[in-house]
Amino acid sequence: MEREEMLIYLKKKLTPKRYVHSIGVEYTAANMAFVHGEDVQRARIAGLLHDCAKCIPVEDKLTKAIKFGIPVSDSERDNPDLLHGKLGAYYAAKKCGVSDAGILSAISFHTTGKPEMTLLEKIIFVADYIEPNRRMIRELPEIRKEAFTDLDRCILHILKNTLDYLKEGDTVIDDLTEETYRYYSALQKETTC
Ligand code: DGI
Ligand code: FE
Ligand code: FE
Repeated sequence: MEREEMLIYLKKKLTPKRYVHSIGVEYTAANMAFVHGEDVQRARIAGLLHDCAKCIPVEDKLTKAIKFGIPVSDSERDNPDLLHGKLGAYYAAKKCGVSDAGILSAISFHTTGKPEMTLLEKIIFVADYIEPNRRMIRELPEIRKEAFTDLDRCILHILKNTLDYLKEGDTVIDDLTEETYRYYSALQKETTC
């Protein structure tokens, strides 16, 4: 699918706010790809499509994931919104003709991240958090700078903020989010001593 067709697809599937966010992630990911040496076109496609399943009603997220044979963890069963990455990868492949496994993986893991992310996975994880239409989040200016200067530190910073925020509420925290935090935390310690 060409970009224009993807835009038509997203316009149908997303709220106006989510559509604007998706284009923000596309351009932010493209800029990060320039700086970090990733393929700009791959970054744009992954950024544009990363939330394509976000606006599916929450009850349908679980039934669709089961129907499509997507493995569902306990935390995803408790909070099916967490499935929008995996469902998004499914729709990107099925509806938008994306066959690049690296792009699909970046879409799948954009919410939780994962240990040992590829460069493209890192870019989408970060671009989602820092894109210009995001409302102001704590330490966002510093995080935005790190996105272009120290990607692993930036990832750790985002995970720390996200976990702090989630722990204030009573929502389920996905094991993968915690695992990713531990991985990038250990990595940071390794490089500073
Ligand atoms: O889809 P977006 O809003 O653009 O961004 P996202 O896919 O990163 O989802 C953001 C939300 O997901 C944000 O409120 C933090 C939350 N989140 C990230 N990791 C976890 C999580 N929520 C729960 N419940 N558990 C997690 O592990
Ligand atoms: Fe998302
Ligand atoms: Fe997003």
